[in-house]
Amino acid sequence: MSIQNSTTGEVLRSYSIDELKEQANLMRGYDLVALCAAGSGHAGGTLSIMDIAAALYLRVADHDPKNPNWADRDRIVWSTGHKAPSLYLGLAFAGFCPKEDVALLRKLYSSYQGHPHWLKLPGVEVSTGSLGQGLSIAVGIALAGKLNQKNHRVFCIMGDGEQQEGQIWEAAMEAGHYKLDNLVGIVDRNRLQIDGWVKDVMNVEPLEEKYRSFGWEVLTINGHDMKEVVEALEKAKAGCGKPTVIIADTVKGKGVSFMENIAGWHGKTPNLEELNKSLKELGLEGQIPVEQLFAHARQYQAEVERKLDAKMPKFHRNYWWNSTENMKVQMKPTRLGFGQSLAANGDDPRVVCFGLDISGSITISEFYANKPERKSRWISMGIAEQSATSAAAGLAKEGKLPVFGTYATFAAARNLDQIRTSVCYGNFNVLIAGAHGGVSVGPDGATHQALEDLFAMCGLPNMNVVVPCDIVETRKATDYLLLKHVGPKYIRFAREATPIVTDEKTPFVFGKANVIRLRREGTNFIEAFETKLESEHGDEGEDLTIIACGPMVPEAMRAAWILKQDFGYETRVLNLHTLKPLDTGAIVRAARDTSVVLTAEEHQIGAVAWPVSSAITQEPSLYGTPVITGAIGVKDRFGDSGAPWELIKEFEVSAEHIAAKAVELMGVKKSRAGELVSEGHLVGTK
Ligand SMILES: Cc1ncc(C[n+]2csc(CCOP(=O)(O)OP(=O)(O)O)c2C)c(N)n1
Repeated sequence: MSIQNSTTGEVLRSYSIDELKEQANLMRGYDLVALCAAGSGHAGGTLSIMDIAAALYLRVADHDPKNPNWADRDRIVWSTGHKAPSLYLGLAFAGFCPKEDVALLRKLYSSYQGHPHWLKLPGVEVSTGSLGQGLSIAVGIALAGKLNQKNHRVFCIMGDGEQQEGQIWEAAMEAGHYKLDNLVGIVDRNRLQIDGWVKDVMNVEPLEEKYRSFGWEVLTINGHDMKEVVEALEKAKAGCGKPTVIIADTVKGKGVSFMENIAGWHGKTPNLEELNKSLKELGLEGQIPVEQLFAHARQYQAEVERKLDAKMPKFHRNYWWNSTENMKVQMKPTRLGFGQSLAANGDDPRVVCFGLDISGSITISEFYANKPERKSRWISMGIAEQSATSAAAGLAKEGKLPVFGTYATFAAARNLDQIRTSVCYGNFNVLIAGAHGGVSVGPDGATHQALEDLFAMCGLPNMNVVVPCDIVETRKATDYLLLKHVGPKYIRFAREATPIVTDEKTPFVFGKANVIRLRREGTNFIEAFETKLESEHGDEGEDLTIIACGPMVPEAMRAAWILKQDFGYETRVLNLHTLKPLDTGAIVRAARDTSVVLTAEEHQIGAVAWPVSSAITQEPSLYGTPVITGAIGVKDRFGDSGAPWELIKEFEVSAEHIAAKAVELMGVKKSRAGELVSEGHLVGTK
């Protein structure tokens, strides 16, 4: 049946096995062009699943491109959301959307998000990206199909590394228990994941026996033999009184010799030279309008940049990072500081690091890099954040110093109950690293952007939370938390290169804020500022305070520079690197001294803003004292794909936005002072 007119039942296009092979090859070519245009994404897994994507979208699944919400359509759930380009190409080749639009992959505002979002593109069934959830959603859709007495099928595409998530097996159990014969699981068994071979990272085999024991029908196929693929899908679709899983043996990077079976190509994209080489190997030279696709992407990007520029508050000159002759800044990813600390401190025999299949990128692998003697204390746990969290509590109970980390959203949200009960309630000495916090992961999109993690971590009794502002402070904070602090602790850092604004001499005292003051414009940004412990700072009669943590500290400093140059305002910047325990004294003194307090956070507004407000409003010595407050942060919305610095603008958390808000608050302060003077009150407000 496949692609059809849902009103008349007319089959719009049917593909032979040979035609499907041709289409799959073409889809591989478009995939590589889109990835090259995006500059980030996942080449390996999109290539391994492409034959199955072509067979499903072009031949096996019943659907209507003109009526994507047709009630009787087959549903296809991509649990493995990072393979989104294959999903988009399946839709495009079936006629749901223009093929050339897939070149808009991972760009800001695009329907072609880094991970699929069903509210952005008709034909996408569900939003995914956090591995291990799709099969449960598919179970829900299959149950609804049964309740509605519908005959459609639900296909769910998963990875083999993804099988390490415990939730997969909860869903497998449910599907077996309810004999969901309208459900078809597909495992792209390419044997690789990010950290290496699945069998080494965390063996999931024998998969066939596991699914069989959960009550599933199991078909094992060669996932690149189109005839076998189509036959298996059609057989599974026919149903047999129980759910069916197709375990497809595939090759990661299939079709491109230098990508095949190489773990490094998991999250990598080809450059132009590699693209041309790949297209040649696929026999696609001249068959894809590469230049046209690039031009389409460039044009779209230019429009994005125009929109972003229109959003930016304007000042007398351009203060953007490194755009002027002076005030130059060096940038490095804060995550590197985490790895440096683990490398330096890892000889302590109590330190045990867990791998959660993202070890190189978050730099936790530095713990064992070139240090074979530490290998026994490096424990790979696979993609299993929940179990790893509780296992870390177990290690801590026995006197070890366990450390684990992954994307902040998977390190602090997916496993929240485990952190709450296993770690915090037991008050165990576990160091959790929330890597790639905030908008840093950029083009990966909303599912990977941790914008809520600090709410959860700060809300847990016994938890301690540090958000360092640059690579140097990240190293110092990790040094302290790892070896000196005892108890549950969460450190959050960024992926992107961010300005270095501290050095070896800058104080870092856990639980104590630093004050940063602009002293002069200089050649180097860092030298233009003086940083001290807040407890050593005397009131300098500053006009306002900006309180920030993490990469918002450099933005707050840049805002202080704008405010001084354009408006003559003196700003006290508070680096509140420790969010828990909170330095209430520093906040209260700032409120009393300046009477204007603006918070800045790369997070949903409230992780910094609400504790700061609470510290001010609950301070008896400030009762009746007017304090003007404002908050910069993400405004109750999910993220979007885009370059990290574009997102800083889009979410309105740049120094320019901070400065504009500060000017607004200063306007209130001045008009209030004017009113009080005209009413005959004596006020000291400037
Ligand atoms: C819950 C969760 N943890 C971690 C990640 C980061 N991540 C993205 S892809 C991936 C590896 C997936 O391996 P596999 O399922 O084998 O996919 P494939 O190798 O086919 O791309 C990981 C760990 C994620 N997206 N979701």
